[in-house]
Amino acid sequence: MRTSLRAGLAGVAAAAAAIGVAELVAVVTGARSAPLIAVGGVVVDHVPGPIKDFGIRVFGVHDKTALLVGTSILLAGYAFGVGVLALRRWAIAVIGIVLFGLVGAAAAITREGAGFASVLPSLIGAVVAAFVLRHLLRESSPSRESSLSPDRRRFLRDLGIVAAVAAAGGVAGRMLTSRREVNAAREAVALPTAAGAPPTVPAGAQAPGAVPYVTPNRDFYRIDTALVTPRVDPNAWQLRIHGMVRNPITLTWADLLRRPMVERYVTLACVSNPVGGDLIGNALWLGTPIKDLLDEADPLPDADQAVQRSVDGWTCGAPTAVLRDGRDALLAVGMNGEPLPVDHGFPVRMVVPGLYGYVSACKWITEIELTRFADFDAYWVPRGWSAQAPIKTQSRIDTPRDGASRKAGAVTVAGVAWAQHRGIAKVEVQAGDGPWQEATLAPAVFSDTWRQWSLTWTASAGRHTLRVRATDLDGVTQTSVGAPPEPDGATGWHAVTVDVE
Ligand SMILES: Nc1nc2c(c(=O)[nH]1)N[C@H]1C(S)=C(S)[C@@H](COP(=O)(O)O)O[C@H]1N2
Ligand SMILES: [Mo]
Repeated sequence: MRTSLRAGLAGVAAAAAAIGVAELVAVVTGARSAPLIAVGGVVVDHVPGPIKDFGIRVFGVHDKTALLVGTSILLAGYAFGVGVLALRRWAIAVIGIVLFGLVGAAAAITREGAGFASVLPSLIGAVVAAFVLRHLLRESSPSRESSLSPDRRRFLRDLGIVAAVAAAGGVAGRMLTSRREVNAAREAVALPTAAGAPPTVPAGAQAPGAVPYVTPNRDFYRIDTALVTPRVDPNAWQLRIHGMVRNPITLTWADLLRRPMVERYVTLACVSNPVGGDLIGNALWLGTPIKDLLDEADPLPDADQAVQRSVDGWTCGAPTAVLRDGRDALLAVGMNGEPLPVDHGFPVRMVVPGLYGYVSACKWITEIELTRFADFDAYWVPRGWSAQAPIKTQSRIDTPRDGASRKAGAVTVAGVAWAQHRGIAKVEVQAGDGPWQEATLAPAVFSDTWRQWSLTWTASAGRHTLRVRATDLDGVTQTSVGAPPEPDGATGWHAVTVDVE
C-alpha cells in the first residue's frame, strides 16, 4: 500500500475516533455539543432559504441525515489530507487537528443554551485524533514497503480496531444522548388543560376481580414495529396534513398545544389480541379532535383513506369518514395525566375509538396523507391484514383464572367486555352446559371504553368450564365461531376451566 494512502487512511481513522469519543462526551455535555451535530446545526441556520428548500425537496424528511452524511464526507476528505500532510511535517498536521477542534468547539458554543462544557467534545476529540494519528503513522513507517510486512498487517489491524471502537462509541453515545434528551424534553412539557370538567368515572365502574378500569401507563400493553424507539424532539415536531385536500396544513408543537383540547377515556385494542388475551388497555387521553383539523384541511370527496405516517415510516390507514363522524378521534398528547410515554408515541399519537390500533393509532405521528384505499396500502395490509378493521365485540373472564381452584359455594366471576363506540348491552356466563346467566354490568361509563361485569356463581364440586359472551348495543351477540386474529381480529368465546372442591 502506498505510504501516502496509508497516511490518509490513518487520518480518516483518527477523525472517526475523534467523532466517536466526542459523541460519548456529548452524553454528558448535551447532544448539540457533539461536533457533527453542532456544525450541521450552524450550517442549517445559515444556509440561504432557497438552498434549504432545495434540500428539503430533494431529501424530504431525510434532509437532516443528508446534511450529516455530507458533513461527514467533507470531514473525511479533510482528515485524509491532514494524514498525508502529517507524513511530511507533523507540525502541520497538528495545526490541522487543532483547527478541526476549534471549528467544532466554536460551532458548539454558539448553539442555543450552550455552556462552557459544550466545547469539550470537540477539544477532547481533537486530542484523541492527534494520539491515534501519531500511533498509526508510527506503524506505517516508509522504510518497510514490502506488501506483506508484519507492520502493514499490524497497521490494518489497528486501523480496523480504531474504526470499530469509533463506530461503537459514536452509536452508543448517540443513543444514550437522544434517550436522555427526549426524557428531559418530556419532563419539560406542560400539558394544556382540557375544556370542560374531566370525565368522571362513576363509583362501581370497577368490578372486584376484574383488571383495573383505567390501565396504569406502566402496565399498558405495547405493540409496534420499532426496533429502536423513535425519540422525537417536540420542538422539532411537525404534523403535515396533505395529499387530496384543498388546504394542506402544517402544524408545529406550539400550534398543536394552542388548539382546543379534550380529555376522553378510550380503550385501545390490538388486532393481534387472541380471545382472552391482554393486548388491550384503557386510558384517559388528552388531545385535540382530529375532525376539526381535517375539516380545515378540507379533503376531496373521494379521499376515503387518511394515511397516518410515523417518524420511522410506519403507516396506518383509517377511513376518512370515521375520523370525521363526530366520535372522539384525537390527536393525543397526554395519557392518564402525563405527557405520552416515549414508548406510547411521545410527543403525539392518534387514538380512534372503535378501530384496532394497526389501522388507527399511529404513534410518533408526523403526517396525515389523504388518499384512497384503492391507491395506497398501509404497513400491515400487504402483510395479510385487512385494510379496514373495526374492533369486534369481545369479552374476557379475569377471575377465576384458567386452571384455578375454588371452594364449592358462591364464587365470584368477573371480567371485561368491549365493543368500542357501540357499547355493551349484555354479558352472559355459562358454566358447563348449564343455562346462560346474565352478569351484572358495572354502570355504563362511556361507549368507547370496556365495561366491567361480575356474577356470583353457585359452584358444585367438580371440574367446570366457564364461558362468557357479550352483546353490543347494536343487538349483536359475539359469535361462538373461533377465528384467529389474522386478518381482522379474533372471534370466539373466552373459556376458563375451574376445579371446585
Ligand atoms: N409508529 C407506530 N405506531 C403504531 C404501531 C407501530 O408499529 N408503529 N403499532 C400500532 C398497533 S398494531 C397498536 S395495537 C397500537 C398499540 O399502541 P400502544 O403500544 O400504545 O399500546 O399502536 C399502533 N401504532
Ligand atoms: Mo396492534
